[in-house]
Amino acid sequence: MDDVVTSAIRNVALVGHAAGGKTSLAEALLHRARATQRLGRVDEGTSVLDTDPEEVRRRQTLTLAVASVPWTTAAGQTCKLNLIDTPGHDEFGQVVDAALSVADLAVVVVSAVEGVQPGDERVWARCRALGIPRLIFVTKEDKPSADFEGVLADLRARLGDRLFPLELPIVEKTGFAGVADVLFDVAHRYDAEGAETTGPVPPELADLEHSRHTELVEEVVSGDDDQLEHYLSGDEPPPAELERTLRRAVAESAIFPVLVGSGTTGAAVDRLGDFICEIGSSPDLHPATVLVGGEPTAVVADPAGEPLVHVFRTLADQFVGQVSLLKVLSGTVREDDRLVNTSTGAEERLHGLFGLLGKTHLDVRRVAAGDVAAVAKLSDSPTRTLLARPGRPVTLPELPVPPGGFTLAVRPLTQSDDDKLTDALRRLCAEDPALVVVQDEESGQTLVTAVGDTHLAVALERLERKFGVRVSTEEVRLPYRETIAGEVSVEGKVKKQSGGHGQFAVTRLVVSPAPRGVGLTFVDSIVGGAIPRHYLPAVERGVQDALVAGGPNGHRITDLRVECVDGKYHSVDSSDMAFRTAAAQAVATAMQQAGSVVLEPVSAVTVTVPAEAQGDVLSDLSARRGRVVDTGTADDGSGIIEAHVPTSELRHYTVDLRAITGGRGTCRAVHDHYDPVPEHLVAATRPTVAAGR
Ligand SMILES: Nc1nc2c(ncn2[C@@H]2O[C@H](COP(=O)(O)OP(=O)(O)O)[C@@H](O)[C@H]2O)c(=O)[nH]1
Ligand SMILES: [Mg+2]
Repeated sequence: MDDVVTSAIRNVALVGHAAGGKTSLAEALLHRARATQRLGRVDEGTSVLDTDPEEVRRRQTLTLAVASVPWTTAAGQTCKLNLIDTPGHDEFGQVVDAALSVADLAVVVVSAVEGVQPGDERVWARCRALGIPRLIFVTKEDKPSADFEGVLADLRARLGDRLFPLELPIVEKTGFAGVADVLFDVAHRYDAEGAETTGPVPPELADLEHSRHTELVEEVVSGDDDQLEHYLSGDEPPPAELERTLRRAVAESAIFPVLVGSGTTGAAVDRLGDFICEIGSSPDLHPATVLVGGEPTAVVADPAGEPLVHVFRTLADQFVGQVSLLKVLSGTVREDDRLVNTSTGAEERLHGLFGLLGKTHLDVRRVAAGDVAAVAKLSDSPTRTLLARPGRPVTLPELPVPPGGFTLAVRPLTQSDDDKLTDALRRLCAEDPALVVVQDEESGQTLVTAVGDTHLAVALERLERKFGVRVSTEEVRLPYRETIAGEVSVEGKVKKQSGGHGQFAVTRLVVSPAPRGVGLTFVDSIVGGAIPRHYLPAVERGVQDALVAGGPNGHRITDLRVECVDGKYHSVDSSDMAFRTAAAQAVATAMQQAGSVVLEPVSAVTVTVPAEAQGDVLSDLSARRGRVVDTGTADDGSGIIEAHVPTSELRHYTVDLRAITGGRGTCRAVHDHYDPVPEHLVAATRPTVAAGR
């Protein structure tokens, strides 16, 4: 497949709700194209796309897989299919975005049994936002409970009315027998071995097929003045001509064709491959957008143009090291070419270009504009890097960060795990930009934030499998604070005057609560030189020491007004150190005497939910001690709730919100302020308890 014409390339992302049938469908296409000898089955762990142990164990796609195969249609047209299989689980949206960033066509895979699911609507919205042409494949039609007409009505209701079926399923007593082609008015039947025969449309389907045919043809010809004129004069253009117009309409996202079949029996999958070639958008019809000097600029997929390469995902391979998946946006690249990272200027050599069929490497020596391939061992080109000749100031548009977040602290199990942890986490993040690792200075914890609990669990499994680092997890220790309950006047005294040079300092401090968020207000009210001026900075330092050392509940102290009103000194034995110590003691005494109030961090939370789930979300927020600040409605009709919620109550919120809203809710939380902790919850905030959890 070395000499591929750009217009014959089909970069196809398979997207849709989890378990809709994407991977099975991709396996069926590969098998049909004879790229695999046996049909890979997800349920048996024999898929060539779901190969990571984390995927096989869960029977679920968790990462992006590329499979390139030549495809020849029934009419003899040959294309190169670059199939990109994606996860459906909503925590892996960034992986879907990576696939869509190089796709010229998305096949939205919807189950004929489960119907339109939240994940289908989510990918539809992403495709629309990114301007990706789409086909819909309704799969699992072999199941007795399949309901193509019901799903089609639902698809049109939820995804828009520009959806037109190109096929109708033929369902007989024995089950799903094949499809009627709406454009060509013929039936294709499949036997148990998947062999196809062509014949007339069965009479019971004829009326429906006929009305769908008229509907489709009218829609297609309305996109072409010439064809429309012929049609209006009673003369329907031949199907092959209609197909050409349809291809343009698909590329312009004016029409979204709907196909039907089964990934596990393979029925009508041959036609999906043919349609992808015949009416699917290709790189020459779907220019990439990059930023030149901040301005969005289209890149034409010209094999003779200046080389521009988009690294759209990196994978850590245990054996090869880092593998970078790339799409050539323009020009033609060859093995050993040298290009530079357009953001950092670092030079990269493209040693060993190869194609992919899942984990299998395919030989390629050059990759032309529009095509997708892989390269090993780039040194400095993380996901979403552009490579070009030196001196081209091009970048990629920023993608939105995934909303929400799920954080746990990780603790290495052994010393050897500890030694490798930092480097392994860095490499894991390079592979998966949706992971964020921070070292929390206050608690000393290593915090890993993922999109949700599954994403985090999978990340930690990969950490062990790929980098040999084992960790245990614990809850994040929150930065509780405490402040003084009332005003008190206290004395701090250091007196050590036996033998040698002594230590002497006395400070009298009036300590009282300061307004929330102030931290420390230190007031010097010394008159008449009771403490010489140059010791006052030491007094203030001592107060700060006491704040960091913490109050009776073990948390840092904040929001204090400390007024230094009086004191004593000794001309020989006083020192900065003595005053610092005396002041710190005074604050500790004040906290004991006046009592301490524990403060908890409170987050400002913005939750976006479908209108019908709003009531459930509100009552859940109030059970979390949340206080609603505002509610509103988004452009698409979903509800927006703004609330203040104690951060401790939000630990697993993204996961719970998903459950409450069937995956349709999203939330963002940022630290907002501190509030007193209710008395009965104070004990639970103390560090010994928190650390032991
Ligand atoms: N009967 C039937 N089952 C299917 C079909 N496609 C997928 N499945 C089953 O649906 C489940 C999820 O399939 P999978 O391909 O992993 O879905 P994905 O998450 O979208 O990749 C598996 O148990 C498959 O065997 C189909 O066309 N017919
Ligand atoms: Mg899958």
